[in-house]
Amino acid sequence: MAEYNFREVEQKWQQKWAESKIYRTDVDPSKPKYYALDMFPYPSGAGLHVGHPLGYIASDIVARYKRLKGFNVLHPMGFDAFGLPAEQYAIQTGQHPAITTEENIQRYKAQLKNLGFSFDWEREVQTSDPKFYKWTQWIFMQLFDSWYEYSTQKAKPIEELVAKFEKEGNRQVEAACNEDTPVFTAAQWKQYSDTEKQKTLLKYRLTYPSEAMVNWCPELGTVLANDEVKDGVSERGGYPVERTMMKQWMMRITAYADRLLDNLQKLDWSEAMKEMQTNWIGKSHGCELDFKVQDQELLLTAFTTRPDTIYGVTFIVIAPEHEWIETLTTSEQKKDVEDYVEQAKNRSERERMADVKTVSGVFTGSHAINPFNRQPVEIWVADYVLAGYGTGVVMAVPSSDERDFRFAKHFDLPVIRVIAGTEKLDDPTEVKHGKMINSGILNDLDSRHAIKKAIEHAESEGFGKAKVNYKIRDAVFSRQRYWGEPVPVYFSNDLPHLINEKDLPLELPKVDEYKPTATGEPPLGRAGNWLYQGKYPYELTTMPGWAGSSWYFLRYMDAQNEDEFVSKEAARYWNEVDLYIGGTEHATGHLLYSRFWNLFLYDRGFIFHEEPFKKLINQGMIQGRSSLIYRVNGKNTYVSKGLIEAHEVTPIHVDVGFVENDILDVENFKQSRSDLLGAEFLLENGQFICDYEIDKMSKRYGNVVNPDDIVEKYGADTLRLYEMFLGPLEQSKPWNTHGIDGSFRFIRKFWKLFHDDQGNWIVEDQPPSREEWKTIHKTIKKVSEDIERYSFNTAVSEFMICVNDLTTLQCHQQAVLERLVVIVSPYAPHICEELWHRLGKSGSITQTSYPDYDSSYLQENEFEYPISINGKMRTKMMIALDMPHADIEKIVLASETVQKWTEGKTPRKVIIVPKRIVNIVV
Ligand code: ANZ
Repeated sequence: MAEYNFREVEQKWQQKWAESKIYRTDVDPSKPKYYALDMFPYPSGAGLHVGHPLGYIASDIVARYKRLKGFNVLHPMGFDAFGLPAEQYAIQTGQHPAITTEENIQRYKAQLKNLGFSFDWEREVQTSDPKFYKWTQWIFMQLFDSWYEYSTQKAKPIEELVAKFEKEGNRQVEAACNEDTPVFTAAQWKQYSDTEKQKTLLKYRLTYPSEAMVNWCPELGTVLANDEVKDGVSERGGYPVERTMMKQWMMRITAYADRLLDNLQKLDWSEAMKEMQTNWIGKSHGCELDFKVQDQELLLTAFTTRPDTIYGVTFIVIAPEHEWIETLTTSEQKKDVEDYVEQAKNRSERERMADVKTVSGVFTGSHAINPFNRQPVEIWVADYVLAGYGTGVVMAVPSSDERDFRFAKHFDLPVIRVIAGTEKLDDPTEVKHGKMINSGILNDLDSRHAIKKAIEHAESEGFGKAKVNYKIRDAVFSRQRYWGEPVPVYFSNDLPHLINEKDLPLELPKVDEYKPTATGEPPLGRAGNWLYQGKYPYELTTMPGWAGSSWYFLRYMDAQNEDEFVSKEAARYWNEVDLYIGGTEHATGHLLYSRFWNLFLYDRGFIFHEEPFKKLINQGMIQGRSSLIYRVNGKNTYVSKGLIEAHEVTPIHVDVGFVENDILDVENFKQSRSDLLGAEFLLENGQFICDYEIDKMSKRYGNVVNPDDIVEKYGADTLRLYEMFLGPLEQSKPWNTHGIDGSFRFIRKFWKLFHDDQGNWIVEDQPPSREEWKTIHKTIKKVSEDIERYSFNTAVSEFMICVNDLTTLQCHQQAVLERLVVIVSPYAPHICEELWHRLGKSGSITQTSYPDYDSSYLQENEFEYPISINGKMRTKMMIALDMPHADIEKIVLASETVQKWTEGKTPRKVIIVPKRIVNIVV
């Protein structure tokens, strides 16, 4: 075998690794653990493209490296298998989504196995498998059976709450609960009927049914989460989304707002990610102020973060959904207000927040009194005020707030200049219509002080109180879909009850079709006679996509356990995920929900770490390099890139499968479509050259590259090296098949350090030279540092430098090469395993240990001194470190540049600072 035969070698080792279960992992208290995790994929019908494995390669490299470093490494893979596409397909074709899902999973697995990942497949999870979702349902049940106590910042069993109610009622209980929870005494509680008690407890449970405003997408037939709606349409498919009230299961994530926020400090995540979560939680300190409505017995309460701007309030704005709209609207304004409210109804909160351009609103006809200066101001309705935030009422201060200013300008409302907070109540105010006057600069400290003062004043006068608000809302947990986990709940007396734990899993029933029923019930409503214990109707919605993904990382720790979702032993040992790699798109969805569930399970003593993901890396996207050809307008003629000047042309995407090194395979391309058979192709120098552009990798642009094809042509090791070599992991970068040759050449050159051109083994066991030692130790040091800071691209280029240097040195020494194979093995495991065995080693290379570097080889014996003359750096010179000072002085002064600058004069002083600088004073 003259050339390296990657096909044979890669297949051989993949098979051997699988047979010997080399990646099987067990709890082993004698070793430190390391948990390296990828965000598990949704197995779509399209299969993997080369962008998907980017993160998996990086985590696999770390997993392999950590094993070599003596860690017991958990590195699993599984599938996020419930989801819309399989269900849409089922609706169209009648095929059960489980079948489509299974096919897609098999395809994904085959593709993943092709790449030589060190996954322990015995720990595979699939969220749609009843053995898995049994535990998703079980966790739901624990949430239903829990409440959150603010005073101890902890979730607790609901029985403890009942015991408290029996003893002292709820006045002293500091718990997360619905806003409309009434206050009751122990005596009252005891008199409640069973139904009343249950209804009251629902206001405290961590998952509860509620009438909630939801994003309803009629086309998809389901409710969508806020992060699944973009610009008023569904992220998937781009269908219109309406706001409606619907009965939903909710998750009381708001109970955890503070901990979700505070714990961010402990996490090794990018600042951008932390900021996204911080903003999503949106904690703000301020106060509520009461504004009396003129001539009515009503108090409008506004939430403000800037009570110090109170003298600048020139109008009040309420949300279109505000419950007092009718009471506040005068008969003259009735029609206008009603029309406005109707029109505002269909814009989602997101849209309303994002839209800073359109100004719309209407006067109610009523006035409110500013409690600080007793001035009446108009009450308006506008949709920039959100019903669900604060109190749904804003005190508008156009001189300090941009939005209020735009509103005032548009409707010609007064603007009062205020020096926020420092101005006295009776100071003269200046009224200007539609003009913003700079209200003076206050530094942060002043304004914080002023805010505090204003709150104190409002509290002492009795028209306000300090208040902390959050943007985060309880999460909707229901989907009107088939392909999701059934909710383990049945109804009797109109109240929800948990099914018996022994009846888990509650499996998806058979249905005749996968769409909603004619009466608008979710698809599970089609299951005839689907009743608990033969008589009670089940909950018909299913869980959202994020249910299974909120805890799957725990199941990997103990995937086969039939008695518990994870044993205490496994949970204690594996603890948090040490490295989590996945995309940024999950910032406010998956990454927030899983932190919430993890905190909950921790509170209830099922697991032992508060936060699930210690270190998070968001890999960039691999974009596609699309090929373009130019078509002459109005003709069935295509022109090569260099010839377009002479024609009026339109660029057209052509599938990259027809293109190699930007040259179009004209014949094959013609055969692919009947309309092309008669087309004319104008060549340059006998070739048809394509143009290119960088797009998202997608079928639509014909730029999808399948990793299977790359593996077939170049091998998995080359693909792994190349994906890492493309650039820093976090950055987005275009795929370019040309570049892969470089990695392929590296692999062959690496092989040649061990073999001659005829394929004969040429490794010798002689003591390496100092230069050879230096090369390998320098590489060990550099690549270990690189991997510790997740800089994979620089490590790969260091390997390339090392192999080049060893080739130049004609180094074939066993001691050097056996170190080299170990450090390259996390990146290119197949070729390294093969070489390891050829080096006469027994056992797998994955089970050896990582070499240390010897720093004595790394000491430099030369230094490049800056030479400064009268304080100015004029040149640099390489000088041996052990050279006596007298000799240094001689050679420096003799240099031409120095001669020039000293003009031949004898210097007054020459100062040599070893390993720093040479200073010459003339
Ligand atoms: C007067 C004021 C003056 C305000 C000023 C801001 C600046 P954050 O920080 O996001 O919590 N607000 C209150 N409730 C609102 C609602 N339901 N919809 C839209 N806006 C609302 O923002 C709090 C500020 O947003 C509040 O403070 C209020 O405007 C507005 F120079 O009151 B402010």
